[in-house]
Amino acid sequence: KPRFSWEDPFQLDRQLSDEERMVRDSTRAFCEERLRPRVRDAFRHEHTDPAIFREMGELGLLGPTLPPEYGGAGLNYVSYGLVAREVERVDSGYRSMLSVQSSLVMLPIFVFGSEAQRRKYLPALARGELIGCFGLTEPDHGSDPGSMATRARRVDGGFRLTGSKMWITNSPIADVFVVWAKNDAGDIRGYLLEKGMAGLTAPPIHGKVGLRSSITGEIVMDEVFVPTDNELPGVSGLKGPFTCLDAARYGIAWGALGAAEDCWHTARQYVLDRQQFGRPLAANQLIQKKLADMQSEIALGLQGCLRLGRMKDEGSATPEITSLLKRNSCGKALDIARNARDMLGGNGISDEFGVIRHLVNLEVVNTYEGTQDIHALILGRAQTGIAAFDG
Ligand code: TGC
Ligand code: FAD
Repeated sequence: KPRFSWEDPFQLDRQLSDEERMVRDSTRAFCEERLRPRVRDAFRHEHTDPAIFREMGELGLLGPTLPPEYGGAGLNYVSYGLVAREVERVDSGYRSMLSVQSSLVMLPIFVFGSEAQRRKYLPALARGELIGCFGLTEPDHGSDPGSMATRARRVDGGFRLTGSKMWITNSPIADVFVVWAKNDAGDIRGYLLEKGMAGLTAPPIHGKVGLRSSITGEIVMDEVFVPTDNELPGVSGLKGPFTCLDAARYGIAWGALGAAEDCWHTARQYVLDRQQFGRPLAANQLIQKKLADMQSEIALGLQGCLRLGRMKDEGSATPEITSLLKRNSCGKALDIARNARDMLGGNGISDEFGVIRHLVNLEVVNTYEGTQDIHALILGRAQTGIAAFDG
């Protein structure tokens, strides 16, 4: 007789292959044993531990969809999504470190890079020996990166890059910088910069209230000389950065629901344990409705993510579906985290329980990689044929 599983109503587990289940389980074990014990203090003290990249690299979590000859694990996109879900179940900041390295640094080098660039950077990035960052956003150009001001001026033997990038994950500890800039013809091109190049600095941004376990900084470029060999030869235009964002946004769609699951499970256990008015909080209808809402949104959202993963693996996915799910997962996860925080009462405010940390993290996740409203406008354009952001 079929049995209802409150944790997994659609039996997502049974829709996975043996290999996908193995990836999920080994990632979960790593996250619980190695990441969870560190996260409270990392968040409290705004501390990013660069050793995490090596530890993730040892397990094959960095650039997992890339072929083994470049250091990847040759996994499918469903597995990548499952990894993001497990890592973000612990903390969005740790998933952020992984997303940037995998989707925003290794992917463009693999897809748009020369063979020499692939061989030079990818294996070390996969091992976590090199740390990467991705510079698209600027102080005056966030949602509209097409208006970027950073310039790559042609000079003898290469380019001189001038400009600044803002809110860049990993930049203060990065060895490799994927930077998007406009060339003399006004075309957006990708450039690979390295720590130590003259004129390149990456000051940290302190005082973030969310995502405190993941370091963020600027990239400041003052006539940085970049050799011709460090230009990504395979792409010109916004298609370059957007191809990377497509992969990272997909991981976020899974990841945000991992954070939501952690909030849901914490709240459920809390209301079972906590007695008020002589009975468990869980005995109240208002509380049970909140649990039912959390369960429904997470179960439905995960089915959507799995479907998109299968579409990516068979080659039928489009960026709009990613927008739909990135937006849905972030918005729903935020609601779930807020309700879970409320259900924990005063304890919900303490960082000992993790829920408020997920909540402030998810505020960031809802904004970066395209805000909630920008993804609505992408979907609105796809329905009406009218681009509302085009002025
Ligand atoms: P649009 O006309 O839509 O597109 C320009 C060209 O790009 C192509 N394209 C895509 N290609 C691949 N994947 C996608 N998802 C793509 N979306 C678009 C498109 O086909 C076109 O190619 P071509 O050859 O025809 O020129 O460009 P637009 O300027 O009208 O776009 C407007 C808008 C608002 C949709 C876009 O600017 C946008 O998405 N803005 C949001 C910016 C954003 O997401 N920034 C993220 C910065 S990185 C970050 O936040 C990292 S946080 C990481 C972490 O810590 O986890
Ligand atoms: P704005 O674009 O100024 O938007 C402000 C508000 O206006 C938002 O609500 C937005 O939805 C709304 N808005 C904008 N345009 C419209 C419109 N046409 N119609 C209606 N509403 C509109 N970027 C990188 O390149 N690399 C990174 O690694 C990276 N990491 C990040 C890490 C953190 C912790 C944070 C906070 C950000 C990071 N970002 C990164 C930047 C991030 O992608 C941007 O913050 C985001 O794209 C929004 O840009 P903005 O902050 O300039 O906001």
